[in-house]
Amino acid sequence: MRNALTATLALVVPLLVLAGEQQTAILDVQNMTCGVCPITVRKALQKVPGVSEAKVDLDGKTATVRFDAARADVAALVKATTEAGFPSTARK
Ligand SMILES: [Cu+2]
Repeated sequence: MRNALTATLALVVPLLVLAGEQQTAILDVQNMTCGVCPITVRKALQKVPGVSEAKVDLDGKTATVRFDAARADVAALVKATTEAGFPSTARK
């Protein structure tokens, strides 16, 4: 059973890596009022599986996020910041 699972993962994981297409999303982030807020938002975004990079701009009130489109999506990013206390919306 364990071997079967390992074999399945060994097949699936490289496929996901190959399929992974990097995307960039820009979120408008609410509620950031001080220098600590962007750090909180960045940490929340980096915890989302598939996120490779998150830059948060306090003055612009935006977050720019690089992620693997096969593992994460914009809805997951929005959910992460919102649950951290910073509701956000994706910029089109
Ligand atoms: Cu703050």
